[in-house]
Amino acid sequence: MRTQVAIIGAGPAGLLLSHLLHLQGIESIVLESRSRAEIEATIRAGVLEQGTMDILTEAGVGERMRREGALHRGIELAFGGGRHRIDLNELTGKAITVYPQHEVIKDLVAARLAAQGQLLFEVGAVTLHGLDSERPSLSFTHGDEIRRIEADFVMGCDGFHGVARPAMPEQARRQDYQRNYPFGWFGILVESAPSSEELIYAQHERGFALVSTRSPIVQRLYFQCDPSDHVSNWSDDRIWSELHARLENHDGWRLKEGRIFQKNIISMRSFVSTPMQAGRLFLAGDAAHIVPPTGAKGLNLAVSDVQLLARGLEQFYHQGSEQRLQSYGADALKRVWRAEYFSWMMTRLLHTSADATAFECEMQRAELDNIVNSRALATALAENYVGAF
Ligand code: RFL
Ligand code: PHB
Repeated sequence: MRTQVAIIGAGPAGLLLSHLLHLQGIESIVLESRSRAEIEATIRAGVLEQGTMDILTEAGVGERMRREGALHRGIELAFGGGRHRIDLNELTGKAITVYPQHEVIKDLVAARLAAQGQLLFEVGAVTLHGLDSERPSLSFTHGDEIRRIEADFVMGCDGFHGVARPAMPEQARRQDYQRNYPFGWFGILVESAPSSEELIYAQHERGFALVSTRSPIVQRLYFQCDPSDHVSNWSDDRIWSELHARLENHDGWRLKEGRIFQKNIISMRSFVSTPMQAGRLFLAGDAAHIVPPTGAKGLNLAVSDVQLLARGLEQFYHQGSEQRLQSYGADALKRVWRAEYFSWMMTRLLHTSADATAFECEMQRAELDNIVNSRALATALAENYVGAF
């Protein structure tokens, strides 16, 4: 097989890149190790920045998102028994949309298939070859066959555990920056009406909690836990009493309970791998960087990476210039490091560390107090959250 751009991974990064290239008349093939049913059912992110919504809308895949997604003009910070609204819209002129990542995936898969895009599911043993040449290639298994794709470029959009980053040629002198956090998030999906019109990020001595939503009848809740804990240790009753304890407040607001139909634990890390390109290999999304979910940035970063890549490839194929492709890594990393900072800052601000001293706990509370009482600090948080710059 031969194509212009070979893409590994049908997550948001790989699928959107393939779609953006198609709109520019550039051919691609996407290789995905999981099945279509699996990628369309994996529960992950929920928050889309306005810039992400704009890109999806301009690319013609935002129609269902605009119809079914919920526009949120603010978020709440809860601590010390009170709730404090950060008015994102008033402070930045922007808002966010809560629309589940797997729905974005469904919309993108449908768009690729409708355009006869080549999307191969359940491939195995993807191996990269000739990355230093102008004819890189990929070999892989598909069913009983061993196949090979020759391309002009290989795009590693295969997430944190993919094969593209480790295949980065040695002379690129890859450097990884990493921080693992001593906490995880216990996530549940619940059948109930929303408890709150806006997301609630709660800091509590028992640990962080987050009230999010998926739809008018399904809610997404998280609470900080030990990353090595097991879902089986948490009965529904224990989950509800923990959430009530962390979200309790003085104004009588109460979390709505409902049937819990999914439980999972995720670990949290900050990670950046540089460079994001070497020869004809480019990395985008979680393949190159991970943020803890507290800042709701991961999916949005994946989208902004592939927008830069699509522009670079468009310039390469239509104007014969490699300028944008060559500055891709440096351009993407500027935004990546800012999002890393914000996600790290939000994580530190809202989580409870077992080894924090009494003094450090007071500093954390004072920092929250400063944010909700200072328009300047609240604006800085809001700008980062909506992705205003
Ligand atoms: P993905 O989504 O991991 O997709 C990579 C795809 O590559 C496939 N793959 C391979 N295919 C072929 N050969 C191989 N060798 C392969 N290895 C892997 C995988 O099967 C997969 O389909 O990466 P991508 O596209 O870069 O997208 C990144 C986002 O998925 C991620 O950043 C977000 O989900 C992070 N995130 C959030 N981001 C937000 O912007 N807002 C949020 O509110 C938000 N909440 C979250 C999150 C992530 C979470 N988890 C589970 C880590 C909440 C959670 C709980
Ligand atoms: C989600 O709804 O899954 C979600 C929302 C906000 C976050 C992280 C995850 O910061």
